[in-house]
Amino acid sequence: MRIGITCYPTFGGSGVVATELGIALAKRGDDIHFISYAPPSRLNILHEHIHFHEVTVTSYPLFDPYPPYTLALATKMAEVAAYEKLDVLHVHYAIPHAISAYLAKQILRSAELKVITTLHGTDITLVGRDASYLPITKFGIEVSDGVTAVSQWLKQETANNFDTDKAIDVIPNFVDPDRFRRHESNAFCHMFGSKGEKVLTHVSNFRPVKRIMDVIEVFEKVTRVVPSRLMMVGDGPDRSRAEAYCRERRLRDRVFFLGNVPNLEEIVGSSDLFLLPSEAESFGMAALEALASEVPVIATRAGGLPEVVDDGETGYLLPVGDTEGMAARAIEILTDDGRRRAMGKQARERSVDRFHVAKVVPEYRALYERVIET
Ligand code: GMT
Repeated sequence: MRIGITCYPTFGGSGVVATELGIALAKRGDDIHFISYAPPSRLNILHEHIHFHEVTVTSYPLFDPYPPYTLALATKMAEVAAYEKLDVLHVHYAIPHAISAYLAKQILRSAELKVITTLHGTDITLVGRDASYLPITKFGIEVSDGVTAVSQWLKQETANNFDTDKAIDVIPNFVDPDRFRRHESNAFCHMFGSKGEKVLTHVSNFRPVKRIMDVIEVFEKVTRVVPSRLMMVGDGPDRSRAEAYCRERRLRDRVFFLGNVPNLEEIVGSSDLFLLPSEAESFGMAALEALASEVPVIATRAGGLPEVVDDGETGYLLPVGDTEGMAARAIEILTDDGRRRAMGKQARERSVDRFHVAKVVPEYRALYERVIET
């Protein structure tokens, strides 16, 4: 099959899912054409079935300050679809990708080219609900030939927020258990403190929805009781504020801001506990990667997280903002190594059983086939 994939190429979860999906499909023999303004950040392999097509947005004084990326993307999609004879254009994150794909289809006047839109989270819960984007997001969803959501919760939110009865397949995020597994030591060992210190980790794009100040607050409460360090992985708008706070509170030798690291699996896999206190989370890819690495997760009972973390069994789910409760649960886990390990083992077993890449990717492939046949 010849598949075009469009996503945001930065470190966001939707780009990660799109890239891993493309790589997995290419390994199965499909021809994959990534179409975006930059190569996806997780696209770190050379493969005969993987191609990248860059969207360039020509500048012109009249376009200042808003060059029309959506149109340049549509044009590139149409060009690649025509010349590479694409069967499917699979876009990740509805805005504006679903609209560009629809336009590409119109440019080609092709009923054969099928458009699949995968909804990831804030395209539905935040941006898509904004009055300036709601009608066009709803339109993009409704004109897609197939729509998927990464959790049952997101499917329901889409139906409610957009008042649509469009059929939506739930295909969850997935994980490669050979990559995300327990790592006993890694290149960052010297930052992980002396023997006996526990390591807590948070991974995100440091946006307000991730509530990273809650991560620091929980850690402050934990480290008073349990000798520990905190690894903050990722980057984004709230990082400076959190770093400044840690400097003020003299936490600099306990809290490490690592940025976007290439060896994410080593950091996550050598942690003792993972924190994800998000305001909203349609799935929680970072939580899944931690669970697969045998690391219990403390998260919020928000959005799709209860579909990923089993409360009391593979971690704990607490109300948004309940840093007191999160710290108490963290201390409970970190002061009982037997329980922590048992939770970690259970976390890996369950997450791999439900979300193994080899189980989930064929669900996308089956959807492509179904849509092509209609
Ligand atoms: O919605 C976002 O914040 C962006 C999006 C992304 O591109 O990073 O994240 C969403 O997609 C991920 C992959 O499907 C999910 O695991 C995240 O839960 C989801 N984020 C939110 O819902 C906040």
